[in-house]
Amino acid sequence: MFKHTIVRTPCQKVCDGITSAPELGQPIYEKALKQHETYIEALKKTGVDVLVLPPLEDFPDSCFMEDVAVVAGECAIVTNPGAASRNKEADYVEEALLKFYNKKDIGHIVSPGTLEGGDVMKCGDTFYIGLSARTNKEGIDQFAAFFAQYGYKTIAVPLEKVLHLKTGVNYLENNKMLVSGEFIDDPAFAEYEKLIVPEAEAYGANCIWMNGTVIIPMGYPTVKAQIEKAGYPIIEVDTSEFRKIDGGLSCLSLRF
Ligand code: CIR
Repeated sequence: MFKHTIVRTPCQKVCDGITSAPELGQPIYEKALKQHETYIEALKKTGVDVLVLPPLEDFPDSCFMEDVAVVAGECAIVTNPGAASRNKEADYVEEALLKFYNKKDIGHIVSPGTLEGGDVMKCGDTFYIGLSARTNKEGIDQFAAFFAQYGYKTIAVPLEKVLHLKTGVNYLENNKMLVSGEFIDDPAFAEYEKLIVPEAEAYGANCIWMNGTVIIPMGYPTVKAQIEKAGYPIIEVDTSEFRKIDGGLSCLSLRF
């Protein structure tokens, strides 16, 4: 069960976040702030506390907290984001982590290793990590060595078409996994019961399991129906402004 979450308020420059879909237009700052507040309320409804960090005006993508650290119950790691404009965001997360972890239990990914938390999916004591444009083999090796000390196993999953691993696949606990696109037939996930996300709703693959409830993005009816059918209570949150810069529900928080 999760007890804590950490989020970072979007900065005014959120409209300049990196995007692969400029045709969606730029996020509207005020709307992004409102959606972020609704997201925080949704997290709270699942029984967790929410530590809200202040905006980082020099980093348009800094509300995507998930990418700068990976957190587990007893330890955490500060990442080394592969996106140049985001790399220094990681310098601002450790202070918050120290409220929850001993310094000795906080690791660091260092160059030439790169890793972004959006590539990391935790399934029990196994971490699946996307080998992506943002996360390299050296980063994954450093991650695996750190988490092995705490009994975790790491499995690399090469990906080609999406930004991060969790852009396309997310674990809903109870052996159930929401999968889309290139991950549907990936042998790495053969042992899981899959809820298949149709291509037209691919963005909807990024849902988060929170203490039995699944928080889902608004506007993806097939995804919603499948998760309901699987027996989970649902909270829907509008993430339209974050979608414009390739961000989803998981990207907006650290959960532990
Ligand atoms: C980026 O390209 O880094 C941001 N615009 C989106 C980050 C999304 N984060 C995530 O999937 N964990």
